[in-house]
Amino acid sequence: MELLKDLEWRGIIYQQTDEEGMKDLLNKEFISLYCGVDPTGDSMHIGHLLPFLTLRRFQQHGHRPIVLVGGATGLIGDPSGKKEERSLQTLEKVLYNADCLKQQLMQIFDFEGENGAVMVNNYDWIGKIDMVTFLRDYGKYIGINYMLAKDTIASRLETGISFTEFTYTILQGIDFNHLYNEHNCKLQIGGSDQWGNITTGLEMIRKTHDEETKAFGMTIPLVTKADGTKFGKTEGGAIWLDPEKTTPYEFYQFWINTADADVVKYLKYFTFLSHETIEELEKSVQEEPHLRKAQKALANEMTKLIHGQEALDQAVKISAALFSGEVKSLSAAEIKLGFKDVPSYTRENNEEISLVDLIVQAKISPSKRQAREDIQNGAISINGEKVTDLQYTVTEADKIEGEFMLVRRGKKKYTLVK
Ligand code: 629
Repeated sequence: MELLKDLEWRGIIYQQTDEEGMKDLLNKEFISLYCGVDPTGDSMHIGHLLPFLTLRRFQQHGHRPIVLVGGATGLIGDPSGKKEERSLQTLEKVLYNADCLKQQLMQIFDFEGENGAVMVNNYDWIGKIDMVTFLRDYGKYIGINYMLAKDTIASRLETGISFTEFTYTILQGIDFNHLYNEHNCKLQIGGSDQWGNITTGLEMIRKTHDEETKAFGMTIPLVTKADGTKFGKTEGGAIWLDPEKTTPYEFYQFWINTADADVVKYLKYFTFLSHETIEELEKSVQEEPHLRKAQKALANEMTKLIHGQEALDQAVKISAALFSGEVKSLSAAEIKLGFKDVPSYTRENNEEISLVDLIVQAKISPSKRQAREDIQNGAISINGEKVTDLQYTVTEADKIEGEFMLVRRGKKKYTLVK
């Protein structure tokens, strides 16, 4: 299917600077296009994903993606969407972050072949522009009135904005112009918050080239949730792409927990599944929502995409074990991942102890009497195995890989005993 039709069907296009012109261009030639990210942190999160996955869709259709890491712009701070002035980061930190982001972006794109992706860092050219050159060769083309009219700047005039952040949009404009000149890059995409910066680039290109020159901008919608809460955030914070910050199991769980009202939209936005497959999953949401087929497909695709097949397999295994209570098949490492957030109790010694005493000490049952009742009722299990013997003594043998045991009371209440 034609790229623009596919993007439309997926609901990925929010605004375009020239819809007709874009159609004509893509019908006529393969283009280079870019999207940027500033190294404000040492990992991307899923809020960054959509524009870069869209870039990848362009690549699948034969176009060349240019992935820009903003070493220079990261030192300045984009005011877009920010209510307050940011604090500056050190050069060292920004360079380190840039390196981390580069690694993550390398995984999303194909750098080989005819339309292999290109990775650039704007520190390489912006870092070389001296002040007089900046003012004469770039600043001269961008009017103050024009800048003040931009949403991201206008919205900060009351609360305040430094000259530094005010200038940001010109830097991003310099980038587009640079990539236009050096890589024949004709399109910049980004989230809807980037509209002002993208159009500054077009302004810069227009002012420094002849009339035939044409470049384009396209923005992508903000990802929303049907219940009005913010996408990509959980109680634990953002969902990071870095497996050290958000484990593949947590990542998988995030997608699995998508609401029925959002899941089809996310399948369209984030996965590379065919229209046919997504339509079938949509039907399943309507007719057999309890099977959660669409959520499973979404979680599978996303975990595989970001963390690979092996991490996906492990996430599925942990999830299934937690769901069924069949934890015996899990390794100590997998239990640690899956039960990261359950309460734990650490014993001071390794001595044998009766199960009754242990579950009282660990506050799994509130009293000795209740503990006995729980055991007799079959409400207590150790490592997924029900224990109904009141005389049961806990020994070394109950530990998983010599580290800990997992006690469950009732259906869901897990405690790690270390
Ligand atoms: C120089 C810097 C460029 C082009 C882009 C940039 C970065 C841009 C920005 N982007 C956001 C970021 O870095 O700040 N000025 O966190 C973020 N982006 C992805 C999407 C976004 C946007 O990386 O565009 O809308 C989030 O979805 O906020 O020459």
